[in-house]
Amino acid sequence: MNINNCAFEASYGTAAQLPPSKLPEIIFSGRSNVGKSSLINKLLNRKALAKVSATPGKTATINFFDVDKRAKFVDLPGYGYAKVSKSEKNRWADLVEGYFAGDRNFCVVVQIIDMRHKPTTDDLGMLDFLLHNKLPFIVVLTKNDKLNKSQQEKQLEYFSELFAKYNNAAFFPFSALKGDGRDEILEYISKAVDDFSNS
Ligand SMILES: Nc1nc2c(ncn2[C@@H]2O[C@H](COP(=O)(O)OP(=O)(O)OP(=O)(O)O)[C@@H](O)[C@H]2O)c(=O)[nH]1
Ligand SMILES: [Mg+2]
Repeated sequence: MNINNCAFEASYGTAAQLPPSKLPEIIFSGRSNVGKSSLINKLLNRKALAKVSATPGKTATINFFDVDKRAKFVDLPGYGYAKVSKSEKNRWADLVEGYFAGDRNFCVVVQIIDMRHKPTTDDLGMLDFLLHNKLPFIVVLTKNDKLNKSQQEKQLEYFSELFAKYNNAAFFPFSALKGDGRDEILEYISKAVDDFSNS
């Protein structure tokens, strides 16, 4: 898969608008502002393919990116941003639940968690949802550049104990700033796309 051959495809604000699923989908999920769009840009070697913002709640739609006509990257809207209205939260839930309820090629969900902090209640709810629905997933622990070496080690120990309870989910420390973890995550995704396409 040539990740340099990628393009933004479309944004969808309601589940009913979503196009039929024809290729394996790599889904980026996490709370608002955790770094979903930054991860997509770093993986695809692009500065601003996915919109990044310091203001939480920037991505309020499901955004599709084509990768080499082999796979789709799907940027989900972030959850858990306190300042959005009730109706906006309901729209989020309808959109994301509608996406996962569809008959789609769920290849890998990349669940993103801020490496500096314990997972939020919403993060744990999402992990439970993924396990319960038997969706294949990995975890990316982002913003690792904001921790020093000993803090990183402490958090890695904490997360490895935690994910032992979640089917020993594979997890990858990552920095959008420095690129740590990028190659390992890409390798995992490429292999998952190959396996999915061959199955
Ligand atoms: N230091 C550092 N900052 C990061 C990293 N990843 C993201 N950020 C910053 O975090 C902020 C949010 O990043 P986004 O990629 O827009 O986050 P998002 O999850 O897509 O946010 P929403 O679309 O609002 O849900 C931006 O200011 C990024 O520059 C990282 O690995 N390290
Ligand atoms: Mg975003």
